Amino acid sequence: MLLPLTILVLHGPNLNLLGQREPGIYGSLTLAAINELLVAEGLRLQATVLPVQSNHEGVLVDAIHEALGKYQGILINAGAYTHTSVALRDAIAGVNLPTVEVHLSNIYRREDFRHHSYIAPVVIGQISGFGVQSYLLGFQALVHHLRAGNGKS
Ligand code: CA2
Repeated sequence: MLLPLTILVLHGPNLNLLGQREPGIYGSLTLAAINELLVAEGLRLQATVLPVQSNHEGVLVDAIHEALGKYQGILINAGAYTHTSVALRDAIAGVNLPTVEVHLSNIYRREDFRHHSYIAPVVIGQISGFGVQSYLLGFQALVHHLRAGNGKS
């Protein structure tokens, strides 16, 4: 029998606008459609997916804290907070849950200020530049990591 897993999927600021603006950079799928794909992939992999989106840094920090004891891992697209938030980095390091960072766009091909991620040093790994596939690949990698016996990051 497979280890039952529950994964918190965190979407940061402005990602609620997906599918409505800037399809050239972020694709034409809505956030709801991305969540549906993740839930479907979760069914395939026997892992429950709980998606949360917030435009507020503190709400994201609280969600990370509340993940302890409820979720085995976190998949996060921190949006612009990737490049600014020591608070998110400290929260991820603080709960010590295996976390994978994803980005729709390739942040290293964009403006210089997007090249640095505050959270990259405290996550298992990062997938950037594959659109919605970044989420799916990141999710698969996280499930694989957890099933391989890596309960801590
Ligand atoms: O590529 C990504 O996934 C990002 O995390 C997206 C963030 C950006 O600040 C990061 O550098 C890279 C921005 C998300 C904003 O999403 C929008 C979607 C539609 C319209 C406007 C913004």
